Amino acid sequence: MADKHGRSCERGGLIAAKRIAGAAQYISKGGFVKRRFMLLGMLIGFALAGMTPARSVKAQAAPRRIEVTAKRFAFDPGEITVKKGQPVVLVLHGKDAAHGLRFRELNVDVKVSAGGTSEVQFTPDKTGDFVGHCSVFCGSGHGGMMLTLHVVD
Ligand SMILES: [Cu+2]
Repeated sequence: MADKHGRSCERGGLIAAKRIAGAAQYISKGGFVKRRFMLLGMLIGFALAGMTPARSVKAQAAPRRIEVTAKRFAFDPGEITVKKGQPVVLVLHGKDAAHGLRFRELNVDVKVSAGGTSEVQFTPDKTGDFVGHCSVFCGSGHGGMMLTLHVVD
């Protein structure tokens, strides 16, 4: 663990050094001002380098893949629960005909051909229950084809 920490600090230092080099280049015209800016750059660089690791781990949350099959006249599964703020990749398989899936409130619409697969990525930014409907006319039961998406905290 100590070794891992040591390496990440080393990397942080490198990033800081690059930032300082960049700052020095940028203000290479003024001599007196240059030194002050370099000090400032060093402080900012080290502060940022110290903050970066914890943040990048959070931001890299992998999207959750959810497979959904569409066939006349239902989605399988018919209900999905996801977390607010977590990226979702919806993978839609069209079984017997062209279908679609639209969540109007979430600005999501994905269409799929018969036998095809389509993907759409989105991040739900509000909690609640959202009803998605088939967005490609597929026959007599088309209007009743829906999938409920629960978005929880
Ligand atoms: Cu349809």
